[in-house]
Amino acid sequence: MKILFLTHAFNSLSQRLYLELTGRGHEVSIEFDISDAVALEAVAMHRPDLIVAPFLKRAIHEKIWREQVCLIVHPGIRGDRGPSALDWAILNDEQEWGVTVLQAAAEMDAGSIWASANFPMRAASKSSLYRDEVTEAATTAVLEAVGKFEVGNFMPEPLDYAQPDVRGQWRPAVRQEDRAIDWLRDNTATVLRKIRSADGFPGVLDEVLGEACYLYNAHSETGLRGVPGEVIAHCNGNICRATVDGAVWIGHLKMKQEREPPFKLPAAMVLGKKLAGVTEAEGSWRDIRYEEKNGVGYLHFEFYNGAMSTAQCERLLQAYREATRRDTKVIVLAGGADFWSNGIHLNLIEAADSPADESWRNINAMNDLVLAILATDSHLIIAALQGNAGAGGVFLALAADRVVARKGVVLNPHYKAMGNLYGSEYWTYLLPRRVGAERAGEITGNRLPVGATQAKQLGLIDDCFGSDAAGFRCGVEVLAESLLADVPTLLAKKRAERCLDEQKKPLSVYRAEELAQMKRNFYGFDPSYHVARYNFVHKVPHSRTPRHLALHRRIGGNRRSQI
Ligand code: THG
Repeated sequence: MKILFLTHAFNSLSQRLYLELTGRGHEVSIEFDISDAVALEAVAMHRPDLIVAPFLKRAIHEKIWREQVCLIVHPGIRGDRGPSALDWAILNDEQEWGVTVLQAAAEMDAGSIWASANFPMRAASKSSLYRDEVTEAATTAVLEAVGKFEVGNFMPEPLDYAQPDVRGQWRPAVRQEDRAIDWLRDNTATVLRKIRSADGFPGVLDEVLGEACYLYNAHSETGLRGVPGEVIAHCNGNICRATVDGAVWIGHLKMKQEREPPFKLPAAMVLGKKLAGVTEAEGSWRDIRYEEKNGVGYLHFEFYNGAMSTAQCERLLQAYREATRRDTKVIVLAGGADFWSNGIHLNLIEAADSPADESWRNINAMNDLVLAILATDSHLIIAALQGNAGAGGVFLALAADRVVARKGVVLNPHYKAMGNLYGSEYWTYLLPRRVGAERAGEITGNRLPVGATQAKQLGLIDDCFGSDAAGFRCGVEVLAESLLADVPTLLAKKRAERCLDEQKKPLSVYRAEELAQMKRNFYGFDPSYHVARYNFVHKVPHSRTPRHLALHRRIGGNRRSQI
């Protein structure tokens, strides 16, 4: 079928649905919801059999939904309506939530229901739930709805609150008052729910050390205590605030004032000198965490949005070196629960006095990390991708000896979308080594997401398994422990291959060649990378849909090379 995605952006959920549908042979073209005129034009050009809205904030024009079926992916249970579905589910401490696929009609979210899928709620942020449970449920429900549409005679169920399985209701947009924190009354669980309900966007408006700012990225702290509301510690950019019954770490802040910088940054950096009197102390929550089980080392790195700053790369490298000095034979690089890695930290680069210099430092810190993994001959290294990876983050994974991913993971193994960035992280060695030169060119050139299943077929990764987080972690443990017996043989093979590759072309040459290109991106006459980074960090709305996504707008037809 010809399907048109009408969407606010090509976000992680849209990418996943795109992969699932194209993987089933559908021809999916994408248009960003820029204006009614643009949407109407896209429908006229693509002439789709079906329109799907994976992530839409505005009403679909009547002319569109009157003439064709438009399926809206709503992140709420049957009967739930409104723009803040997941926010309310977290604030109200719902025990079960879901995704409903409904048909667009005049009244927002009140159209007939095509499919729905529910899941048990987890104590996590809105973005984390969205990337995991919501994405899985949406995939199930959309595939079911598209299947029903294809068969042809399905009658969707009109919204009827008298039905016992229609348990939702209309809820307005959440206001800041609805999630304002009362530090003298709210316990840790309540503070966490409020911040998590707003994570990603818009954040909880609060005051920290006299500064009005939005809070993001909260974790509970079990060891430190203090006067409720006060900042009692800071560590690695995070700040710790006491609650009435414990404390919470807050990782990121965004200033409310229009003055600089109006985007999310590590909390300690935003507060700067104001933190002078606050003690530096480690607590029970850490972004980098190491554990051992049955002779296997597990290194976790939970970096917000998967962005890795220069300092984080350096701390991770240090933690990695310590792990390689342990009496283990296999190390699992586990990344974070939501993201494996997305490479360099664009927000911090944007905030730096010299973004070019900070880009340079950050990419070199990433490269040092990749090099350390590639050079390890004491341990077998497994990259275990629980969450998505993009750009340099993908190639960081490819430095490992085995690369495995959860089935639902989406990879973006390319840099070009960021202002035609050339990229480094030894990708010119790592990518052709896995998929060959021709495919490497296709993958980096066409700038499309690659699903875990497709990545395995391409040889980009070794395996994918686990339909949920727990299943994947279990599979990783089994894999890691099963390799223990073969480590001497595998390491001998690894040393021999590395030695041969080094003779053919030293890693230092790959690095120098990549960095020569990157120098042009950072310091050259073409400012494309700096412009693209500015637009990304400042969330400048899209003004057009990139041509590699809007197939219906491509001159010379609708086809793309199928990798
Ligand atoms: N029918 C049509 N178009 C749609 C939907 C539909 N477009 C997508 C939409 N469903 C997704 N759901 C909603 C529901 C309510 C609101 C927005 C999207 C909403 N918006 C407020 C407004 O537009 O004034 C603003 C809310 C805010 O502050 O964010 O209420 O079923 N045809």
